[in-house]
Amino acid sequence: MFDVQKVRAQFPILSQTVNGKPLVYFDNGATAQKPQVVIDAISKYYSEINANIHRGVHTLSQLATDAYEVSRNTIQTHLNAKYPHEIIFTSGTTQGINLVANGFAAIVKSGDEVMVSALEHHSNIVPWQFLCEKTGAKLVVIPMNDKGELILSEYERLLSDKTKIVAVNHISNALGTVNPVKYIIAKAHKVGAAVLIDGAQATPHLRPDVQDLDCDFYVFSGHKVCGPTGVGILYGKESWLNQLPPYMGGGEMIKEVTFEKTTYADLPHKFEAGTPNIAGGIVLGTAIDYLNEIGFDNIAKYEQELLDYGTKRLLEIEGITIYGTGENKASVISFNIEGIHPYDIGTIIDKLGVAVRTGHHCAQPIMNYFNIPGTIRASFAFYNTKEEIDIFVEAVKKAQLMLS
Ligand code: C6P
Repeated sequence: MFDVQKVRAQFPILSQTVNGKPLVYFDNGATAQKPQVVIDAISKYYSEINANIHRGVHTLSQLATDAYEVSRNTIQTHLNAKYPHEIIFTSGTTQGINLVANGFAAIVKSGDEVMVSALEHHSNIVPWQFLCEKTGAKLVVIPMNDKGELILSEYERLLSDKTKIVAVNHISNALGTVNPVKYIIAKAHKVGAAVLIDGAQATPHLRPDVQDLDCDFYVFSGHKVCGPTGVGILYGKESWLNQLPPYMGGGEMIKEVTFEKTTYADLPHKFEAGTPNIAGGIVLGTAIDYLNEIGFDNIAKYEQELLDYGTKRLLEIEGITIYGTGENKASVISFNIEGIHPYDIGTIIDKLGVAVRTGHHCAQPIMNYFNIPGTIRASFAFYNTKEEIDIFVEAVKKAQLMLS
């Protein structure tokens, strides 16, 4: 049975006060809080086995290497990837996307098309713009409707044999829309295009099965799944990872170096140049184990309750507009209150202990679509409660009163 109070007790930060008020942390879309097991695992790594990996014959180095590779296996199992070497440690979602976009410069030619969607985070726009600038390819955008859903008929119309890669998020960070990625992938494959899924906002809420989705690449960040910052994952199908050139050169990623020519290491090391975030990589495995113990079915069910309750309570507020009203949504509510700048609401409710994100959420094209400077975004995690939603709604009402 899912017991939210028991879960909350595992997160030391949640019992803090901020500005003299109990913390209500609704900025989980930006980064998730960390359970004690994760905090302890970081400390244990540095206290007991800190050493560089894949290099030393000494015992600590072997212990650290083993722990790092165990974590890779944990993530392979979690994503249902076919092989452990399809799991590449990165510094986060942003690096994962840049790695793939950079590699596609060897594949994409002038006149080809690279497709993203209207719902993307800047991390899944700018690296593809770099690619287009480098190669002369054209960036094509799948449009969305007023509910913040992708218009699939337009997507299918835009696909052609010129499309070389489609890069879309699984869940929108700014609106919470859950995209039909399996469908998107199948359609792209019909025209021979590869697909990268940005799973930064999906992985905290669901367990992706990369073989079932049949995506070519799937990326996410450790810090959003209760793990450490500075670590993330790029899953890539073996055939694609073999085809793409390395992203960074350096130690670890080579087979043999001479001044005339360098040959590259096998996967996954070809993409893991330099000393990685070892503690981060190991502890990401701990975080994934922790979430699986809670259970993604429990997480999904409970977060849906929070989303429904939060939406209902916020709609009590006069002058509110909620952005992102699609059928299939994660526990994210983006909104504005008529006549008030989102930043002002965010600042006042912070004084009342409530942490939300305000602004464009690194998704300016979405803000441009709605013709707004930004929104107030409350993003719930499985450790949040309905009582916290009540505190948050009352805080927003108070701010509205003060500002109007
Ligand atoms: N979104 C948010 O508050 P990094 O920074 O590499 O861990 O993740 C980038 C990223 C990529 N794609 C999506 C869909 C994202 O939501 C994010 C990060 C945070 O919404 C911080 S901007």
